[in-house]
Amino acid sequence: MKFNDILSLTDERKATSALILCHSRADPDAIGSAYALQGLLKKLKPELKVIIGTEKEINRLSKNVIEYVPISLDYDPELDQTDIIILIDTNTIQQLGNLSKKLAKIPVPIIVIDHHTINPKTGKIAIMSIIDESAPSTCEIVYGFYKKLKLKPDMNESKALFIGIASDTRHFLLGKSSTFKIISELCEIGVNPQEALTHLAIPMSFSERIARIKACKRVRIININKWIIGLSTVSSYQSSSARAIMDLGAHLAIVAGKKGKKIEISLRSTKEFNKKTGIHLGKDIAQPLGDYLSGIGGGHASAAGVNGAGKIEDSLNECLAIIRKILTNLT
Ligand SMILES: [Mn+2]
Repeated sequence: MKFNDILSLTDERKATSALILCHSRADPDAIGSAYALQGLLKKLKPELKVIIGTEKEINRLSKNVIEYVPISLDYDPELDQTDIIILIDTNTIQQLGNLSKKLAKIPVPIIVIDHHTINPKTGKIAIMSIIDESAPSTCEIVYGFYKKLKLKPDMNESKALFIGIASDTRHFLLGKSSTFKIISELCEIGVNPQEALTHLAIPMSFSERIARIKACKRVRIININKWIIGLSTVSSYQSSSARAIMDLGAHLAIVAGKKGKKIEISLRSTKEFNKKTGIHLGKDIAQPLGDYLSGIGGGHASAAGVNGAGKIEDSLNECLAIIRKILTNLT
């Protein structure tokens, strides 16, 4: 599928409005790519009303970003008042939070644009999808649409793309040669990299510090074939805590947290772990774990997440069993 197919679809459907939906707690890659896509659609189809929607809150980094780039978001989008819905940077419907239930009920055509592995359940409801798993960020996919059409993003769109790319590549650490080419072109348009990057640095909050320290204090270390696996629990900041456990030296960190009946699990691993074991956290661990918890899981090779319901200890044990099975089959 190509971007032109999206344009043809808007023509076929005689669409007058489109809604770009970001996952809940939208990150800079989600809002940045949504904003640049909104701009592109407006340039090509001035008569099309394009809104960016997300559930309630965006993440803390994104709050910084919207002070730098004037991205306007609808926090209570009306899903049935639009002709087309584009899910951006979102690979599972569950990531939309409360909007996911509403989305399942409405007949509006859904398009997915993403760089995560598409979840089969999401794949089924989308009538069209543009997925590039090799892209380090969704912003790079959207920049590719501009390039194909020989168009240049304006200053604000360029800033939004720059920030989204910087954020998803962990300040370019995960960038590819194509990433740096794009970044150089965005700087030529006028983005000041130093200025832009200041908007991606936020001091860690007190509660996040406490959560990370608690998670590290509670960590259970398992050694399978010399792979150090750290399992822990904390009620919030699971992904940040998983990163903290990795910083301590684990090859793989799994942090689970419970809110009410819901369980959230974050998984992180080193690239070395992915490479040598062939394990893709999103596909090989998060997806089956999501099924086990009657929820959903997915993500990247070295960063994934699961949402479901059940007991924390059971879910961590099941997660460990899945990993153990794969690792022992390898030897
Ligand atoms: Mn992303």
